[in-house]
Order: sequence, then structure tokens, then C-alpha cells
Amino acid sequence: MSGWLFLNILVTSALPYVNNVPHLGNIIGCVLSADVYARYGRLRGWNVLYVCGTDEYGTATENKAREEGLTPQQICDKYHTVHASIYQWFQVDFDYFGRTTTEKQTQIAQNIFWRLHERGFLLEDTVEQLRCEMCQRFLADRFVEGTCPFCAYPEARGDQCDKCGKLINAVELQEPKCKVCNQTPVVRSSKHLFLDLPKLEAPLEQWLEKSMGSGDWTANAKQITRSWLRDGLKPRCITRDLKWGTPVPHPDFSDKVFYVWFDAPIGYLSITANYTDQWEKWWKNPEQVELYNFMAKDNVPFHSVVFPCSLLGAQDNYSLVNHLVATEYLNYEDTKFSKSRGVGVFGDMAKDTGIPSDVWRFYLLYLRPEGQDSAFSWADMAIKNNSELLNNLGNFINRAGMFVSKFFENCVPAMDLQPEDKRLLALVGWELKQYISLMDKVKIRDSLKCILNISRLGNQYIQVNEPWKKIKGGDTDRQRAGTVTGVSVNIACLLSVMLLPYMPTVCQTIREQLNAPPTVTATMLQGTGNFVCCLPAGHHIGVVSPLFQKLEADQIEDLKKRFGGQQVKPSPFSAVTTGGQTWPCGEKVRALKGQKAEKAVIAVEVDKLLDLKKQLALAEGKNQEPDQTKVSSPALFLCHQGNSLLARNGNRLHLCFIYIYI
Ligand code: B3M
Ligand code: ZN
Repeated sequence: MSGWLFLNILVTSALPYVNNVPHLGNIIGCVLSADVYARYGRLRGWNVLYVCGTDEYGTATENKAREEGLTPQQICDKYHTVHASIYQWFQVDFDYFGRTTTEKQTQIAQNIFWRLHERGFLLEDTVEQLRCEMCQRFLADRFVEGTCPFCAYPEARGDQCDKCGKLINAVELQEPKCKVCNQTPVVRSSKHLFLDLPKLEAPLEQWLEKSMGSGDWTANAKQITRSWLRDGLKPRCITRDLKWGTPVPHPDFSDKVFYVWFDAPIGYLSITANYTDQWEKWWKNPEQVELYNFMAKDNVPFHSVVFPCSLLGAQDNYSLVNHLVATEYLNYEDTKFSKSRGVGVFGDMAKDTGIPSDVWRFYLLYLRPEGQDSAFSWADMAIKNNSELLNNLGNFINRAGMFVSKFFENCVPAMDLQPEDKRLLALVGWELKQYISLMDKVKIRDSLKCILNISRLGNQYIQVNEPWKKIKGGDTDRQRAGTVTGVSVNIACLLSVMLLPYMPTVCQTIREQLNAPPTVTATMLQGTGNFVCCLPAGHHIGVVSPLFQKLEADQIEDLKKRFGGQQVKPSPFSAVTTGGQTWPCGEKVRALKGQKAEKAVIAVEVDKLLDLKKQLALAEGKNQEPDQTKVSSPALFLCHQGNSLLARNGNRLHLCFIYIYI
């Protein structure tokens, strides 16, 4: 946030793909992070609009439909509901959670398309592609298999060979086969439209300089964007030979749809349009709107380069991103989340653990991969719950409330502030200011620490002053017990306000227990940012009870077994097992193949190996095309130092993502 001028805050979370159940990494990467910021903005009294929705078009949906024997529309309907209910359970408070398969999406996407066309920002080119006549469709690279033209491996994919690791152009595969029906596809050339990014590069750079200069872009977002620009932009194909997509309105391309990455970000606009007729006040009003885009880092180039170019080229005074907030990756225990391998905790499982939604939110936000990768761990979740929530935060708030109810008949006592109390309030005030300035800069994980610091200070204060002893003493002691109790319960009240973005239910419970007036939020966070006494002497509080429960070791072991996917079984992937010997990945694959291991087991190792190769190639500055299905990349070769990603060997790493998605 730059100053106080902009009070219309438009918050978006990357639109999750509809065809999967999101895992914890997906949830913290976008919807939950954006939710905390949106809630914080509302707390501050800003005019916030938070929109999100499911990203529903594309091959992945078509394939899922085939897999489940449903139509693409049925798949979208089914999984849209799954997503919506997961986010509801996590208390993600969207103003509107929509979807991309709507009439408004078609209207707005086609309008942007025509404007780009009229202004000469689209190019035509012919592309050679494989087409399966049996299935009557062009084959996405991942849906064709054949013999590798380099190493003759018979099961090479259309984009890459799993044996030699070389990138392949699908039309170069020998004896290609359609993965769905096993027929031989034919090479067809097809005319496509490209967004002329080179022509838009100058206005883009001009705008980026301004936006990055005044907005809060995370370091990774700036770096990924700059690495794209450094090599110069190339025209980008925006059409695909598919059925499940927004139709291209141009008569020469009437059998095509838009490429999902051209289409999906337009979803932000159409979802808003489905929410309100006034959508243009948000999306065509750059002077009065501050736009915050939340996402995981693999989505950055589409939000900082491709989509802004579409909007700039359309020349319709669109609001462009002012703050691009990208997380690093959340890993699961010591590995990656993986849908295909069933590893990790998925959104629909969280509620079945019996651990409250607020505790899940707390732990994910405490871990938020802000600036560097982090890892979810069951054991650590128990530790953080027991130490930070139960012993620190919950303990302080509960003691403060209990003193009022037990020693002062539910009535906040008179306070006569001594230097020691004033010192405490100054420290609390400092943490509050810190919280506000970190939140303003979207440092969500860091500002959570301010809350925990305050309750730690509060616990020490109670410990030193021992009101439970002083209450039994003479008048002076009793008065001192009163002051300490009154100060503590007011700090507890402040904590409830600061907690709201993170733990909305707990916040509400504390307020009920303290019988806090509804005006507390306005008083505490919309004013000067100084600590204010909201529960004056004489205020009656409600019924106080503990806020958190201990997570026991055996309980967490159980949960890990039930919900941890393959991690808990003795796994051939996690440790190197063969003969107790340590195998580098490549050897391991060969060994497994030698042992005629299951295809799926080998595939996992091959995946790891390819990932390593990819990281290495990136580290060496080679340009590779990452697999668009990857949710996260391993931190194996990456370490984070300050603002720059460095390879372990000290080479500067130019991150470059090129996604081919059809
Ligand atoms: N659905 C990719 C993802 O979920 C994509 C984001 C679209 S944002 C407009 O990572
Ligand atoms: Zn086929």
C-alpha cells in the first residue's frame, strides 16, 4: 500500500484448476494468503473486493471427464462444488467465488481478443501438430507416446524422453501413438494466432518499472519477470485446437478455442462481472484501484508479462497489477505434495482430522513460504499448536479473562498504571505498529509473529506480577492485582483484533468471552495504530473458557498414518533401500528397472531425476521447458540468499518458465 490515497483494494487469488482437489500447498499459496490480506484490509476500513473462482477450461478438464466418464461440464460442476466447500471450511471469505465457464467470460475474452486484433497485436502462423483421427482431436504433447528420435527409447512422451531426458517436438517422435486409443496420429498443419509480445514489450516495461517501483512485488516475482524480459519476448500462441474452451470468434479460426493461459486471467474480470454490474469500476479504473494478485511463483510470468500485455494491447484503460505477491513452495514432510502419488494432505482431508479450521489456518500461515520454501510436518504442527497456541497465546488470553472472572466478579478492575505497566504497553504498541507495517507490505507470516510476541510479553508480565498472590494481600497489593488484570485483559482484547485475519473463529470466541464492544476493531486498527484501552474499568466480561486443545503425540502419529498418503508406509522412494547402499537418482532408476520394479515406482524416480536435471540445466543457464503439471520444484539445488536465488555452486540462477499448455 502506498499511502492513504488508495482505498479501493482489489484482491485476487490465482484461480485453482477445477479438475483437482487442492492440497495444502495450493491453499496457502493463493486463496488463504489472499484471504488474510482481504480480511486485514476490511479490518482497516478499506473498500476491499476479493474475487476468485475455478479455472475450468482446457485439456486437463477434457481428460478428467474422459477418466470419470462424465462431460467436461459435469466435471466442472462437480469439482467447482468440491473447491467451494473446501474453501468454505477453511473460512476463506471471498466476496465472490465464481468460475471461468460463463457467458460473461466469453463476452469479455472475445472483446479483448477483437481489440487486440483491431490494433494489430495478433499474428498468424502455421504450426505442425499431431492429430488422432480416431479420437478426432489434436493431441496435447502429454497425450502422445512414441520412440525417442535421439535414444530410441520406445516410450518417450510428446514433450520429453524419460530415458535420455531430451526435449522432443511431438511431430519428431517415431511411431507415435495416441495415448487414449493407441492409434497412429497424423501430422497436420494448423493455423494459429499469436499475441505479438515483442510489439508490446516497450509499454510493458514502462509500466512494470512504475508498478514494481511503487508497489509491493515479492522478490521472486520481480526476479522471474526480469528474467523473462532479459532474453526478449517472443510471440505467444493464444489459440488451441480443442473443444473445451472459450471459442475464438474470428471466422478463420472458428474451430479453435483460446489457450487457457490467455483465457484464465480474464476470469478475474468475468468473475467480478458475474458478481456486480459495476465491474468496470474495479477493472477499468487504474487511478482509483490498487490491484493485488496472489499466487504461487510458477504463475508469475502469466500475471506480470502475458496478461498485462493482453490488457495493454486492448487499450481499454484496464487496471493492471500493482502488487504481485508470490509464494515459494510448501513441501510435505521431506518431499513434495503429489496428487498422483497421493502424498500430502489435501483440502478435503483437513476437516476429517478433527483439528479446527482455525488451527489449520494458523499453522499454514505460520509456515507460509514467504521468501523461501517451507515444509509442512505433522510433528511440527503439534509442537506449534502446543507451544504457540496453547502455552503462549491461549494461556495468556485465558489467564487474563480468568483473573477478571475469578478475582473481580467478571468486572474489569480499576487500573493505576505504574512505570512497569507503561513499559509493557509501549512494547505492545511497538509490536502493533510492526504488525501493521508488515501487513501493509503483505508480510503475512512475519506479522503473525508480532501477535505471538505480544502474548509472550503478556505471559511474562503476569508471571512477574503474580496477581493470584497479590489478590490475597493488603489494599495496595489488591490494587496492583487489579491493574495487572485490567492491563492484561485489554491486551487480550487487542490480540483478538489482530488475530481476526488469521483465526476468525477464535477471534470471535475471544470477543464473546470478553464481551468486547463491536467498535473494538475500529478503535484498535483504524485509528493511529496506538494501543487503546477498549475494556474500561467496570466493563463486564462474559464466560471465559480455554481456546485451544493439546495435540498429543499418539494422536498426531495416528493422523499422520491416516492422512499422510504414502509417506508413512515404508517407501521405496524416500530412503535409498537397495542393499543399504546409497544410490544417486540415475543409478536408482537403473537398479529398479533391473529389478523389474513396478512401472509406477520407476516413474517416481524418473520424475525425480528429470527434476534434478531440469534444475541443473536452469542453474547452468540452459533454457528448458518445465513440465507444466509440476506443482512445486525441489529445493535441492536452490538456496535462497537475500533477494537472489543462487545455485549451490554460486552461479546466479536465471529462472525461466515456459509453459506449453494445450
Ligand atoms: N489455474 C494455475 C494454477 O492453479 C492456474 C492459475 C490461473 S490464474 C488466472 O496454478
Ligand atoms: Zn487416439
